[in-house]
Amino acid sequence: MPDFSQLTADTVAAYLASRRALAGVVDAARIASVREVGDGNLNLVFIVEDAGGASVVLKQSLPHVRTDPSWPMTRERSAREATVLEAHQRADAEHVPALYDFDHEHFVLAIENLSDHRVWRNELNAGRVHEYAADAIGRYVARTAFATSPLGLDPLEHKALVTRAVNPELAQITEDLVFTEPYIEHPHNAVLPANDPDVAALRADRALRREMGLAKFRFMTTAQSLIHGDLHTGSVFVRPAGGFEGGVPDARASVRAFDSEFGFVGPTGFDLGALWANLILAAARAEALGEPDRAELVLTLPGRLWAAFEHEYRALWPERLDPRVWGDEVLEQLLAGIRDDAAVFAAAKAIRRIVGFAKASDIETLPAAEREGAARGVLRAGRSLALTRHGIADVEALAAETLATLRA
Ligand code: SR1
Ligand code: MG
Repeated sequence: MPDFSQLTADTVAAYLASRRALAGVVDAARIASVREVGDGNLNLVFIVEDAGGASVVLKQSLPHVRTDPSWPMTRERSAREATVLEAHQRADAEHVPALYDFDHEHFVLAIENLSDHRVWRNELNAGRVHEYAADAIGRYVARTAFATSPLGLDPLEHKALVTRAVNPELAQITEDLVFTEPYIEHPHNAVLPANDPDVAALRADRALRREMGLAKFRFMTTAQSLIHGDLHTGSVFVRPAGGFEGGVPDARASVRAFDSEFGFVGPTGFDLGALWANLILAAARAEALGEPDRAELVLTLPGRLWAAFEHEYRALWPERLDPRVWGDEVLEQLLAGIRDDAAVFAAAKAIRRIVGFAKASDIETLPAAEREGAARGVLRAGRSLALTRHGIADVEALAAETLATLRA
């Protein structure tokens, strides 16, 4: 038996032949192509096609950060991703890739090939907004959040899910990289010299540090629903109605959330906030490139994301498991709390992409002169969002304020 502990293009066919669960997915004896396409921070990703045109994606976790081999990383994150995919598929199969197989021995997930889709971040960077994706992700978060919370899940099952999905090492990465490191001196941090004063101002802001501290505590102690855990625009595939050039022309619009290895039972607002933050980055890019109309359009999407989430959550509410005590006032309070969390998590996630480890191509691929202003705008927007969100029930108004801040 070949060594499958770290797959290569040469061992993929033998690996597929060893997995009975994949016998009906691709023909391992007639593999036509294997391409390694992983471009994230952590994993190997192979797209495999057989001679009959069937295909599969194999995703294998490495025992270290892909971009920094000296940084060890638990391979158990693959099991967490399998747990999230299974649960989210049950709740909302429309918005996740199908999971065909999970090999715990070699930490390999076999997933539906979505090559006829494109990564939303890349599309935004190229100036294509795909507004419908915000509505779809709002529905996805609502369906998965409801189904994996005590509203939709038997109390014992919910506690079993909390246990099964516990993801301490990856949660700690988020705790450090998102909520702490941007606010201290740390070797992971880097900004353009021209942005040093902006970071100094951020760190000197006691009110902001308080909000980030409270947000970190909520992230660490809240067990509302099984979240994706890293739902930025680079974790979303989009395909417009009619498909992309070269695809199936009568394809329906499709939006899928992938790469859920950071998932655990946590605060529902974290997923909404992650997407919201990355929309702020996309808007900052558009603004920096002198495309104010596109920046404005992008910043209508946090409102659409929230509206779709809220609409779907309210639609599911009649199915809640204990209406004896979960009356309609509870719904209003839950929604207000999730919205408030989403806003402060958005602020944290936007700021971390400027100051800390794991930057975003939206800003990084700008020319240095534009990058400086865009980074400054995002830091100001994040700070403003974290501090002004309390009591503002209107996400559209918060996003409009972000646009004004980016332009200030
Ligand atoms: C070491 S992992 C760095 C980042 O990549 C992922 O996308 C997460 O956001 C994580 O914080
Ligand atoms: Mg990822």
